[in-house]
Amino acid sequence: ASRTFFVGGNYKMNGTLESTKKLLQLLKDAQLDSNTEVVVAPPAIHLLLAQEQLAGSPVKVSAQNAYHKDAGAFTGEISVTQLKDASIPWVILGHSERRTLFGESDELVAEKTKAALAQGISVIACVGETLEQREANESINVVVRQLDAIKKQVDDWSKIVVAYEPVWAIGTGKVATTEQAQEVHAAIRKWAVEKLGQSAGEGLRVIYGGSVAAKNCKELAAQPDISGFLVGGASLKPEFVDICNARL
Ligand code: G2H
Repeated sequence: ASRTFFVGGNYKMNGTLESTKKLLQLLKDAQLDSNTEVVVAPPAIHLLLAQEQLAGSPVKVSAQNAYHKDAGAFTGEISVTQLKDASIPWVILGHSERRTLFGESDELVAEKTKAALAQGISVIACVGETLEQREANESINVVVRQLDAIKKQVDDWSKIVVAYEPVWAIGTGKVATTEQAQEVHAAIRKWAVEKLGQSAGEGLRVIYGGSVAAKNCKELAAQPDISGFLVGGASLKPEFVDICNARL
């Protein structure tokens, strides 16, 4: 199946108005592979600035999180409806930092995914195992459990990109070996073909996240079931452009 390569930049809780502007300008001015879809997720307070600055650019904007209720007494949250109102086309959901630091359950992530899709917002749905789970040989079971929870609430996966991010590889400089990554990506592909059907399953993009950098992206990109990356630390540096161009 031909899957458009996808690279997301997850800025996490980093940057100032000034530094985000600079980063975005760098992207706007860069020669990016026109066959790769590029999406950047700045912190919520920089979303509108990013949207404005990237107007006319093929690079799209994503939120890092959103709440599934439309509106109400949910102090500190931003709703999927508000993202839609601001024409933000993407949202990252279920990032491991949301799951571990902010207690998001598989069910909540699924609920949010359903709500975002209902507003026409595309979702980067994150899954991945902890070191403890990997050492207990549970990686694939954990990822399947996380995906099953979403599948329970969502039938149409055409606007979902799955990001496999082994928690032990996030921000640690410990990138999964290409074999470790490809193995889980292949398991996700198998799950997708079984649960979503042949064509949707083959078409689903599964991207890798966890210490992706210019120096390791080409080898990862060459794996048959790795359709792109979710990049944290390196998305804050000029090398993000090289990662977007991993396929060139
Ligand atoms: C994983 C990744 C981006 P980093 O969280 O989501 O971050 O590339 O810094 O490991």
